[in-house]
Amino acid sequence: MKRALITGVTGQDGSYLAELLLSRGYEVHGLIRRASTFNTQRIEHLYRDPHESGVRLFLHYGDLANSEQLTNIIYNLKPDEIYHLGAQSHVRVSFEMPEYTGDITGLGTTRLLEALRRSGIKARFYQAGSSEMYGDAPAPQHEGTPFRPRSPYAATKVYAHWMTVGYREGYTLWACNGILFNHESPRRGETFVTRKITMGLAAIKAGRQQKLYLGNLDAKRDWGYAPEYVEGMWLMLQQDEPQDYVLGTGETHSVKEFLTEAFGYAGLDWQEHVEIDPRYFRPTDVDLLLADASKAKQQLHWSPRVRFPELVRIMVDADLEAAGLKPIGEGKKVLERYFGTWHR
Ligand code: NAP
Ligand code: F7E
Repeated sequence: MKRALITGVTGQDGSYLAELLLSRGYEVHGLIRRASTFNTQRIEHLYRDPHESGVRLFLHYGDLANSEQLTNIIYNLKPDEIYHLGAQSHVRVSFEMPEYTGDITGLGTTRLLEALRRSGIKARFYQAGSSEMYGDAPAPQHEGTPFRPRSPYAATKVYAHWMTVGYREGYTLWACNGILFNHESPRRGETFVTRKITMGLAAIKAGRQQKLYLGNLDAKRDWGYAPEYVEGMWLMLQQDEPQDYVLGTGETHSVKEFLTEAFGYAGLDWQEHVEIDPRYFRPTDVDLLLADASKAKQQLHWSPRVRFPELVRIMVDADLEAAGLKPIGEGKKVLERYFGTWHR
């Protein structure tokens, strides 16, 4: 049985990845932060009492700020694969907390790489890189496009990217970078724009909210469906050689288009509900991200099936249901068609 360690297991991607690895027979270990309230909602459906027999998901307290615990966990578990997804992942927040973001998202990666190197364990390592690293580099962006980061978060991810390359080349660690374009789902954090929109419109539909306050509506992103991206992470670690790969849909849409699609699907006019609040603007934003994922298509045979309008429908339906309303139903059909289930 293969053993995997996931940092960030309580996050959007970590929860889908844990699901995928458990379904493939792995023993999965997740790093979680101690909090005064539960932060494990996204993995509750996977968790079983460790006293039961046949349990394959185990959680360990730790923090990316603390190398002692990372070293302990790696040394004692001896994982076959490490998926490093833990991060302060919010771009807007990184402008307010640049030093903290550098510590957790940047140095956290170095702490983990160094713990792995010192342990002498031959685990395969995945670094969660981001399309934000491209910043204002010309689109479409691919593995050879130079990084031009436009936020503390992005600069920190560039640092983590090159540290991963450095450990691969300098110490022959089996380490690779995924450069993932935005991927969303009903489990997306509530303060990222897609989820903020789908939750906001569900609250408006339910009569609990009148207005939705947003920032820059002109930014364009390449938005895909998160469960397909964690499959791509797994594929990267199954290759003969460690390499870096871009994952994205090859389609780009503005925040305004997301609003039109989401509100239109729910039978609402976004212009009647959305107001601009400059507090959500960033000192520097990224205008246009568009993936050229042809390397992943050729070498990993990875291509996402869920397209933009389908992603919007999945998210709107899930948030309508969560708000106690009847889903419109197209999102459910998409999931059943592609995955045989209405899983969220
Ligand atoms: P997310 O939902 O924000 O999850 C982040 C995870 O990191 C959570 O489990 C969080 O724990 C954990 N974490 C935060 N600070 C930590 C610390 N100090 N020590 C240990 N764990 C900590 O992010 P995501 O969307 O799943 O993204 C996963 C990774 O991919 C991140 O590295 C992100 O930067 C990167 N990425 C995301 C996208 C995207 O579109 N989603 C695209 C490219 C790259 P809590 O639950 O306790 O907060
Ligand atoms: O913003 C604009 C905002 O915060 C998208 C993270 O997962 O993907 C994510 O980063 C766009 C930006 O995602 C609001 O200015 C307008 O142009 O949803 P977001 P992001 O910044 O692209 C990358 C790939 C990551 O790696 C990150 O970890 O939407 N926008 N109005 C807004 N954004 C937010 N959050 N809130 C607004 O009200």
